[in-house]
Amino acid sequence: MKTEAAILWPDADEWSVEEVELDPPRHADEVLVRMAASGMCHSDEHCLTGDLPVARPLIGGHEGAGVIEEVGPGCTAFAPGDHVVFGFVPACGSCPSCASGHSNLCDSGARITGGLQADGTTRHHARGQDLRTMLLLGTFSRHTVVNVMSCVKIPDDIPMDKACLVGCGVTTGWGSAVYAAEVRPGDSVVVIGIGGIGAAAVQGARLAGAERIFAIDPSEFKREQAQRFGATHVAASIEEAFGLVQEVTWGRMADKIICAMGVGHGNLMPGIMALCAKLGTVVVTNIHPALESEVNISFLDLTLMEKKVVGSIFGSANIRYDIPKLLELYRNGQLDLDGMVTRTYPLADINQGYQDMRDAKNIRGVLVYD
Ligand code: CXF
Ligand code: ZN
Repeated sequence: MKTEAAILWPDADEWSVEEVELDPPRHADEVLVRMAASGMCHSDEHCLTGDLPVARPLIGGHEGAGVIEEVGPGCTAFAPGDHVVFGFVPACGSCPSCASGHSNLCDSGARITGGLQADGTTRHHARGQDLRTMLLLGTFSRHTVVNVMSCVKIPDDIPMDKACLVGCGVTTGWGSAVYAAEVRPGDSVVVIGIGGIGAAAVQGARLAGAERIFAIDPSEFKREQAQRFGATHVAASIEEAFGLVQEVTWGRMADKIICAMGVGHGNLMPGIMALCAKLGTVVVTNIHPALESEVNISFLDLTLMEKKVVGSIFGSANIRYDIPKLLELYRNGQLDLDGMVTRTYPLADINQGYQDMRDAKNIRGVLVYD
């Protein structure tokens, strides 16, 4: 069939929206999905800048919700008409990571930046070339073929332009606070960077009972938004936050720090570690440039103050447990997804959407398909 998608061609520095030829699902573990909405996550921008090395040509997008249109021969896991959200790390359910409750580290995740189907081929093609799909998904396409390992069925009544957010940013941010940082009632929490992940981390910290939530972002708009999601204090920079956190916590500093800025840099770490209390935890949930090899941290401080620096992928959450749970919190009014969608765009305006992201105009921009 013919469809339309935003492609990143080799050497291109913007998305090209064009017609694509899409093969039907080939195996029992593949489904064809008509996309309803896709969040514009920073990670797709990282593919464009090279901070995240991925093979091209590539159909972007990995924060998506849609409706199953067709299933592969013999597929029983899903049926046409099912509403689904994609998890950006597939969960096979049977590898040691999945079996031990860490499906965000599923062994199949090793393939995600390769962008090829499980059999090593592609389903999308354009200009006579095979197209890979971002994190095996390619949600910047009106239709895509994905593996059932990436699909999570959701209730039909959840609006798709909100549901898509739990496929990446919201669950990553919320889980970074609730699981990776283990925010506890009464904690002082710092969230650095208020995009989709940071705004969700603020909400996760609030729901976990944090007493003080410091949101750091250079954008005044984003600092205002952070307060709406539960931030009790705001600062424009890590340096500015230092005095504020020191004053408000009587010098004890923050129990939990979540790094959610667009791109992290090793040279920011001394300032970040200075915000961290004794026994505190710094969660690195944002990506750092792939080629970065030096990070400036005093290991003596780590030892003497028993500070922890931990990495987290997908907020250390589980797609099959946490995606339905977060949508339930949304339905009950405890998780604000509506406020996280600042603007929606048609697929044709994807480059404008990313420009708005660079200009700090959006918490999240969302592509909505007709
Ligand atoms: C990223 C994290 C690094 C690998 C690609 C996906 N997370 C979501 O945007
Ligand atoms: Zn993402």
